[in-house]
Amino acid sequence: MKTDVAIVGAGPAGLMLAHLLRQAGIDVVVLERKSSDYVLSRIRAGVLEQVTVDLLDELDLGERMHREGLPHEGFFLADGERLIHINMAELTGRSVMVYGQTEVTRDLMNASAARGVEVVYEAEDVALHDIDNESPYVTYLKNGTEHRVDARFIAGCDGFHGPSRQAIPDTVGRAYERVYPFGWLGILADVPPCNDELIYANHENGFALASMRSKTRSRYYIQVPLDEKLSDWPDDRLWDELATRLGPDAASHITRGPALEKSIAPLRSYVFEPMRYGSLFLAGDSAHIVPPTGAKGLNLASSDVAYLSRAMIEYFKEGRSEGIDAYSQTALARVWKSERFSWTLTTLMHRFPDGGAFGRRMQVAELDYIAGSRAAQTSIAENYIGLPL
Ligand code: RFL
Ligand code: PHB
Repeated sequence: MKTDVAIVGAGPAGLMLAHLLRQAGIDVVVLERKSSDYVLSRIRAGVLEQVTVDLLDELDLGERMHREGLPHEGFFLADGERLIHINMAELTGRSVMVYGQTEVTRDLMNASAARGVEVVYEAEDVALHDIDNESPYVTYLKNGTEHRVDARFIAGCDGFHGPSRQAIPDTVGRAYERVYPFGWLGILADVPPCNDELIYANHENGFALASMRSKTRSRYYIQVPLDEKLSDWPDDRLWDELATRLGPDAASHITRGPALEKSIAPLRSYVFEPMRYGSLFLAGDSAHIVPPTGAKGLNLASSDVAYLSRAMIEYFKEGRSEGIDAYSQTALARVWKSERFSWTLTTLMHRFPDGGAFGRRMQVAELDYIAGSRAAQTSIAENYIGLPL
């Protein structure tokens, strides 16, 4: 089979890129290792920046998001004693959209067939070949038969563990990484949220987050040690701990309910440079990971594919390669700023095993400063709503 762009991975990065290229008349084939049901069963991001909202609108796929999503004009930082309101609308004139990554993926998936976006699910053993020249190809197994897709470009949208980044020779790239000594234990439940806006709490026992997917579906997280097991956290223990960490005011509004999903995710900061090697372009989690504290992962995937789709459209439609040549540098400039913000917020809001009493006092002092400084709140707000493309 021959196509213009072979895309590895049908998460949000791969599907958004596929739709953007198809909309411009460029042929794509998307290869995904898992089934569509499996992809939709992964519960991940919940907060969309304007860049993601704009992309869905540009694709004319934003109708359900605008109908069912919840625009949020602010959020809270809790320091154990009080709630500090970050009023994004007042400080920046902008807001974010609470709409699950699962729903974004579902909207893209449902529109694929009608728009000529071919997605091969359950494609096994995907391998990239000849990426250092202009005729790369991808091979995969489907139902035991080997297939080959020849393309002009390959887009590696296969997440942190996928084969694309690993196809780049060690001598060419460099990885920057910080692994945090804790993870987030998340619970999804069909109960009303405890608050209209998100609450990020730094409590003596550790971080907690109160989030939501809708007015009837809540998403909560707590910081746990890396060796913690899900079996250590029956629902009742988790609800008790959330009530403690989020503080008495939020606790009095928590509605408990059975977990629809419960999982532990490790926290990591990671950037791989460059995001291009020959005919291979990385986008989304395949090139970088942020800890979820700043709600940036999905939105970085969006900015990557916004840059990459423009550059590839210029290449195929106008024969210009300045955009693809600048892609890695352009995307990385935004990536590093989001890495910085996610790392800062993670450092401010979590308990670190080696932080000690001094570390705790530094966090309390910084939260106290933020509470009293419009400049500090504006800086947090403008990063949270998303830096311009
Ligand atoms: P994905 O979503 O991981 O998709 C990659 C796809 O590639 C497939 N794949 C392969 N396909 C073919 N062959 C192979 N060998 C393959 N190996 C892998 C995978 O099956 C998958 O379908 O990466 P993508 O598209 O780059 O999207 C990135 C986002 O998913 C991620 O950054 C966010 O979910 C991060 N994130 C959040 N981001 C936000 O912007 N706001 C949030 O509020 C937010 N909350 C979160 C998060 C991530 C979390 N976890 C679990 C990591 C909360 C959590 C708990
Ligand atoms: C979520 O709702 O899953 C969520 C929200 C905000 C974050 C991270 C995750 O910072």
